[in-house]
Amino acid sequence: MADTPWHVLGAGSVGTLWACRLARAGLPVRLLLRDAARVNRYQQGPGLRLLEGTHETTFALPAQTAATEEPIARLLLACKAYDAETAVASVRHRLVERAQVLLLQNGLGSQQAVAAALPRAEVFFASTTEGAWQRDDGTVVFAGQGFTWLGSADGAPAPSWLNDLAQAAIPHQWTPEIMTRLWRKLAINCAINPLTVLHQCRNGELHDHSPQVTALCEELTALLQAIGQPDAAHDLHAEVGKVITATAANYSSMYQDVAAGRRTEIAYLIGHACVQAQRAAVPVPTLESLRQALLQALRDKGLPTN
Ligand code: NAD
Ligand code: KPL
Repeated sequence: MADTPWHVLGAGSVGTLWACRLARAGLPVRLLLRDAARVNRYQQGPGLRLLEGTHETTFALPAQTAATEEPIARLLLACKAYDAETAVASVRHRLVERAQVLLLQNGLGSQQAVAAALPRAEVFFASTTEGAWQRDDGTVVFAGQGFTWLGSADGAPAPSWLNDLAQAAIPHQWTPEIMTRLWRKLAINCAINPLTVLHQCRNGELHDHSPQVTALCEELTALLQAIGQPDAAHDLHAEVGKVITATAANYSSMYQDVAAGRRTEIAYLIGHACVQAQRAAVPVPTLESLRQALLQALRDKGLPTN
């Protein structure tokens, strides 16, 4: 139904970007914040601010905590992968029968865990290349135009709420192959992001480490083929090379997390790939030693390794 509110859990970069665009299109949006103190602080300010180029817009969206009693029929989960299960558990009692739950996490592993925890919900997965970052508490910069692929966790057909996304001008497409999209992005991230942390470099400088990139792509290709994701494996090495060139001046998201002293999503990226490789008995020695080196680098910096 067009007037079904979007409850947005996780008012960080991506959650704010989605919440503001949905609200701008006249759709009802509620923010779910961690606790009453955050709701109070938010309510004392003007609302969420979205900065697009030089254009700043403020959206005074209603905010609540998980303890609010309003039922939730449509939930957008926009937290980090490592917070997803806990965040969903906090509002599970409010979900109506067949509630629609859209998961925006990067990597893989958290989506399956959330879907398993919500057997009575309709769960959808997304893979996005949009970019946003928080300038300060409440202000989000829409930094990179991108595209969002959406699909169902269990092969369900395209839902009617896609109309809301079109109305909100969120570039997107429905795909029955969302797992392929998620695996493809995960594989690209695995071939690029950990190396940028270990070599302390921008993406483009990985052209100087091409034997390592090649070895990673070969192992990731073998893994994807073994687990029934041949389309995600197709021409992976060539695509990784293209991404390195196209994003040469950028620091990867994992590099940025580590540089800012933030927890990474390692367990849902290279960690997930290594776990799946072990399950499928696919040898991935380069990937595994990269994971170990990354874990050590995180420990050295006092950052979480999970
Ligand atoms: P973020 O850290 O900016 O935002 C997450 C928000 O969730 C935070 O405000 C946090 O306080 C909130 N949160 C966590 N647990 C909560 C709970 N229990 N209750 C209420 N709020 C809770 O993260 P982000 O950058 O928006 O990333 C979200 C996901 O999107 C990640 O998986 C990320 O990899 C992916 N992603 C991000 C970008 C980007 O440009 N930021 C691009 C592509 C994919
Ligand atoms: O998605 C990315 C990231 O930095 O997380 C790219 C740019 C594709 C590098 O893996």
